[in-house]
Amino acid sequence: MRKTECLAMILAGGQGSRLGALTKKIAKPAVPFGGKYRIIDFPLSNCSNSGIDKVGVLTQYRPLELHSYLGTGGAWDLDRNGGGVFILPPYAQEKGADWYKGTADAIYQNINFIEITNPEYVLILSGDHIYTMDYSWMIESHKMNKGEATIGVIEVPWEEAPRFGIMSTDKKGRVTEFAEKPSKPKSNLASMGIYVFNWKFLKRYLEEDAKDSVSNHDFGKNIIPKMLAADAKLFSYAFDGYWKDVGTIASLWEANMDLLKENPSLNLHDPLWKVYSVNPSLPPHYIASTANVTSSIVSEGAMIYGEVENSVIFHGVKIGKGAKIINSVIMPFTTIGENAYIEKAVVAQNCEIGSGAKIISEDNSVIVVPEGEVVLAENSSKQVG
Ligand code: ADQ
Ligand code: ADP
Repeated sequence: MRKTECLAMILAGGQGSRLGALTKKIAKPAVPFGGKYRIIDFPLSNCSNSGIDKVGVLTQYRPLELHSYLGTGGAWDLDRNGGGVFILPPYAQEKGADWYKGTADAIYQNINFIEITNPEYVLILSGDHIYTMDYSWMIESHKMNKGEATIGVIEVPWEEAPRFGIMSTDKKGRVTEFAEKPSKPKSNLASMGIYVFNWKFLKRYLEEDAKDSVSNHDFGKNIIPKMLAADAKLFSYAFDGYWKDVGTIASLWEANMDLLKENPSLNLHDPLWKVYSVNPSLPPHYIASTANVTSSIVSEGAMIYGEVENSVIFHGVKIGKGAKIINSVIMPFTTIGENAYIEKAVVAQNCEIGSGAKIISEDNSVIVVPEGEVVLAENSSKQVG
């Protein structure tokens, strides 16, 4: 087998409990995004575009839809010779049916898979980030620094810093301090949860951590702090493009809304950096004479008879006459009846919103309608939210 220099492993197994109603039936990375994508399309397309052609996807929580979506990776042009997408659920492991206890344990349990590939570097990615990034630059920077580990970092708004791994670095970008989700952050330089490790170096830490009975077996909570404590060569790699952790409903809604700006910071039209996805074979969307659609994304097979303003409309969605959709995300195959009113909502797939139903949040937070829900006019404002 030819040598793979860098193997990517995408952590796609988290429960996604903060996405609440959206992840009751599907894993977070499989959640639809941006009219025609799913969240995992972003790291997969980034791998493909960065020349990384072997990708392990670690799944665990409600994996069925995700597994069938991934197939052999052809959609992302990853089904190349010597490459491919490898689905790695916990029960496929040698030692039997152990759940992945944490992100580091998920990699630890796949040591055999990694050893077969025998890479020089392992790139650890997360299945819940929206961004386009050329990982080859990060790997290059890791090599130039002669690092043992390199963490992708980005400046985040100070008020959001407590939900990330936060670090301080010296002038050369070497990490001097790291705190996982600190309540009083010392900086706003956040870990993107993206790591390049020298494989042999990481393996040693994973094996030691597996024996540690008080560890959570998590990269942010345990592995990175242990490496730092041992004075390992830990570097940061600054990324200044668009990046969003869409682990919460509010951030998922915002990332969708970000696409509706006239010049969005995330450019999905870049011919040199395509974001691939598995596309349904559906007819073109139809916009009726009764419709009025402004600053919105409308996907294949959608049929619009009502008003749509600043919203993301996925494939197969039907919006009845007189209905009004404002600042919302309507996921695949949802039907919205005549004269319904929806504002600042994320409506999951296959919902039926009855004629005249109203979905508006009372406290200005984003309202969510879970997958497959039927919402009738009589009980609409009470039932959801
Ligand atoms: P979190 O966002 O809290 O912090 P975490 O819960 O560790 O991330 O999940 C990271 C990724 O791993 C997610 O894609 C998740 O789905 C997946 N995952 C979680 N548990 C898993 C398991 N047991 N098996 C397989 N996959 C699993 C991390 C870092 C922070 C950093 C943020 C950036 O710890 O330091 O700032 O990511 O988003
Ligand atoms: P969120 O924080 O939104 O729940 P994450 O994907 O970040 O979503 O994962 C949250 C936590 O859930 C992680 O600490 C992870 O270890 C845990 N977890 C992941 N998979 C499972 C599972 N199958 N059952 C229970 N907990 C899980």
